Amino acid sequence: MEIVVFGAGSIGSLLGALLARVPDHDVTLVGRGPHVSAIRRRGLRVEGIESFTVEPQATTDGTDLAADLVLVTVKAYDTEAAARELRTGEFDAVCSLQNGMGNEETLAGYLDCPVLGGTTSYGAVRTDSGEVVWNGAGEIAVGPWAPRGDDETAATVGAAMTAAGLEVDVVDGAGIRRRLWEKLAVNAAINPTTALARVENGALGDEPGTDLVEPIAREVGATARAEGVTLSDEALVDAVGEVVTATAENESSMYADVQAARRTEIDVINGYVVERAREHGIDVPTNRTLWTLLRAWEAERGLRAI
Ligand code: KPL
Repeated sequence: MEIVVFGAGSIGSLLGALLARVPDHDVTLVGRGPHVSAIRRRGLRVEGIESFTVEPQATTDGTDLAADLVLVTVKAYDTEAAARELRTGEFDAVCSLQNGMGNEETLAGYLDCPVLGGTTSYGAVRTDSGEVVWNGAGEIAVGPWAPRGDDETAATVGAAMTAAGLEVDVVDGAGIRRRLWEKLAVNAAINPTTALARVENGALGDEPGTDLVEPIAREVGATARAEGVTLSDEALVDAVGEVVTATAENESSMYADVQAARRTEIDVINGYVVERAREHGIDVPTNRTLWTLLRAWEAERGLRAI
């Protein structure tokens, strides 16, 4: 299968490398200059759970590409820019594997092919140009994004990932919506709290961390149910706890963003919860406070207009 991985950050580089190990897959990574140059010079090195080097194609230019599948792994605020480049190419399917909500809708607005939603709990850190550390075994869920995905495309994409040794759960439209909301609760609880407190994920596993993450997850649960997604508060609190334990020694992506003085994905995580909740007349004070704090931090550093 010809696969474009658009976004060569931690997860994009890891998935691109794992997919490129399959002789039948032809992988092109779209990323930034130094990483792309290093991959072209000496291949893409993976260290950690498994260590190996692969030689995928790599480019900084995401226009005029053609492939059976494009996996989008850019930060959520770059989805629209990615979609603008991708619409100059030809793809049989697009699958978002990103944090936050609304990415599939943005891609569907620009691309004329089936759209899949996806979540991943694989752990990876980009250490240097041309290198990625694989530090967390995980799972990927993929499913059709209504109204533009279909089960057959989801199954084909799932099979291509399984061939690379990835742990994949192919789910239906209702299933992927549920998974996206579950991942939203995990990110809403872990990302801003670790970024503001400047702690690794594991710090949320004990008090006082647990006192903070539980109300966040419950607020996401109330909002998800108002949106017609069947998820209990208990299931979401448990899901957060499991990820905290599984990624205890990791820095969340938002903590990494704050350390690097980069814009964060707060708008499509806690911001999304606040906006959706407001439409249903639900109060989500903890999510609102976190959204406000991170927005204030971004504004103060000139990373956003208020
Ligand atoms: O997705 C993540 C992130 O950091 O963005 C979690 C699951 C919180 C792992 O760190």
